[in-house]
Amino acid sequence: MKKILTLCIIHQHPKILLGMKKRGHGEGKWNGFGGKVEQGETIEEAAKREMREESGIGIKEMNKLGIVEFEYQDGSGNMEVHIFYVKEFKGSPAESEEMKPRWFDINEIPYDLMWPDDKYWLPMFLKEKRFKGKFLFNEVNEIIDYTLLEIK
Ligand code: 6U4
Repeated sequence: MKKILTLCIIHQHPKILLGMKKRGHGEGKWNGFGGKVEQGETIEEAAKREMREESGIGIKEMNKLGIVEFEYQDGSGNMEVHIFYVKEFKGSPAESEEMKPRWFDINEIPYDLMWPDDKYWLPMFLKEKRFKGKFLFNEVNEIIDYTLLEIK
């Protein structure tokens, strides 16, 4: 069964807000904020809840730019991640049990410490382009195949 997840990145030019994941899937990586959509909530509600839980920030305005599927060669852990561009927010980032937030200049994005797919889709995201993609990973989280398309 494919899990539905959210991912939110705040872009306040020239910076974006990322968080260092402190536990679980993706531990030790810089990533956007998000998690699993729970039963009875919409994807947008889940995106806002996860952003608040993980960073203390309230989303005022967001725009869904991408849907990306992640699959593993052994068939485990397939996900569909809905990626939101956050324009307007309230509050300031605070460290949570799950994430340590930090602003990064868009010229200093730590791609080597992020999920390897991010370097493909984040440049499109930063230009506010819409996209759809699919990435296939092996058991050591390397990309073995992918497709990524801009949606006009
Ligand atoms: P728990 O620990 O059950 O509360 P939850 O926070 O609901 O988990 P979690 O931590 O598994 O979900 O969420 C994973 C987060 O990482 C989601 O925001 C999606 C994101 N993610 C997963 N694979 C990714 C990948 N390859 N590239 C990427 N983000 C990814 O940029």
